[in-house]
Amino acid sequence: MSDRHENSRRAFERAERVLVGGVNSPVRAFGAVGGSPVFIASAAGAHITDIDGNEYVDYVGSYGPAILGHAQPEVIAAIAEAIERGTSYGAPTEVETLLAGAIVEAIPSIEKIRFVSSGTEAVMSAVRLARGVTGREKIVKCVGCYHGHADALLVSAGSGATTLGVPSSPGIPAGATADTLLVNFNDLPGARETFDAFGDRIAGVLVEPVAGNMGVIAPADGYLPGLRKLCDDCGALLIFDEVMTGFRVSFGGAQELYDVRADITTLGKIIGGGMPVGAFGGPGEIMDHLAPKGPVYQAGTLSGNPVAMAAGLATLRRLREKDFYETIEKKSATLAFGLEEAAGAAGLSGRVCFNRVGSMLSCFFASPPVTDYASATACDPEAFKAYFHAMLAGGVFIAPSRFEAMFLSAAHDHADIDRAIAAAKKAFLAAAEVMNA
Ligand code: KE4
Repeated sequence: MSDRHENSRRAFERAERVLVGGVNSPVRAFGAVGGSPVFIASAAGAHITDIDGNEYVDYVGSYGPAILGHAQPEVIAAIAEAIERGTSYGAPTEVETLLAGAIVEAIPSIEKIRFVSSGTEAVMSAVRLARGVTGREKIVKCVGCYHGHADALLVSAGSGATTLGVPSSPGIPAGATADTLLVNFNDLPGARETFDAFGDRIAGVLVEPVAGNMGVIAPADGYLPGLRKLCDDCGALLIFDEVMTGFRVSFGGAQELYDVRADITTLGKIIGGGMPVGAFGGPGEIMDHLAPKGPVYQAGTLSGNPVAMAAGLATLRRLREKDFYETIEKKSATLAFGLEEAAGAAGLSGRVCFNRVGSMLSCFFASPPVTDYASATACDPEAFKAYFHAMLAGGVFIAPSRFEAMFLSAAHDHADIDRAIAAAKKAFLAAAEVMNA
């Protein structure tokens, strides 16, 4: 790290003494790209400033929540107003009803909601609910889709044609993943085979309707409707993990964009406006299986936290504004086009692949198309590493992993987009040097 990052380097040394790996979420440690992470002092709008005073245009956006931009006045005001009345009560508040109502209004398949404190908690609870409602045990998930770190969902493909999941982390007993079946994203025939083998034992299919955790990968035409039909034909529930796509790819999420109804939808990130919030919801006849109405247990001390609810509500109010998504779509298309031109100028045409859905996009250092985990993992890690550090040096903060997305916000203006494209011109040259070595 240059001396432009001396304070971050020292902060990381101190952090490593008391925080595992110096961070509270692994991706932040720069493990995939090398060097030590920049420590953030503040952020405002589309910009983020580290503790050495370096300012960047931010395309991490806290991995999705910051769709308005950082420290937006109306969100800060809502938090400040709520926090003056206390932080947590362990009793119901009206603001929980207001945020739930706003989500129910935005996503037609959701009649009732349960708030939790993270995306992991939302998905973990949704899986339990699907199993409780159907009385079945098998859960189908896609290789490369990430749904948080609940035991049953940290799986990698095991042996055998039936792709039985095996734990992908120590500490997870085989039993915890024995009922998790793995299929490939965008592979409908493969999903059909799994349904043929396990159909009436499948409680649910869990999928990121737009994959965002192996880089951005859109569903192939017919894929989501195909999963919907497979579930309908055998009485399984379709669980859309919209923790990332919810209110990101459209106000009604991916299920609005692709016009496919989910039975259970998980949410997070944007609905908390940057505060810790997750949620899962669906038709009342499904959700009412949850305690206290029904027997499926789920609970949380800080679930529906009033300060977090206020932040989420203020955020969703802005997202309802006319042309919000049209405007952010245009900016995202401009960025993607400029990045693609920069890659071409570096001689990388046909050797990088750009995938974008709305204001989430990824650049893969791999030949197009990238449509599933296998093609995503062909992305050259060393090329990405060179690209990442050149972007950072150019004042552009992107996620330190080739399997993440770039996120735009309403606060990104054309100067921010031009800055990313200018930095990318050098960054793609740095990557090309690696790829041509
Ligand atoms: P959290 O528990 O991190 O709030 O949510 C888990 C989760 C669930 N579902 C989807 C589709 C997600 O993208 C996530 C979390 N996303 C990652 C970004 N790739 C969070 C970043 C991190 O792990 O630090």
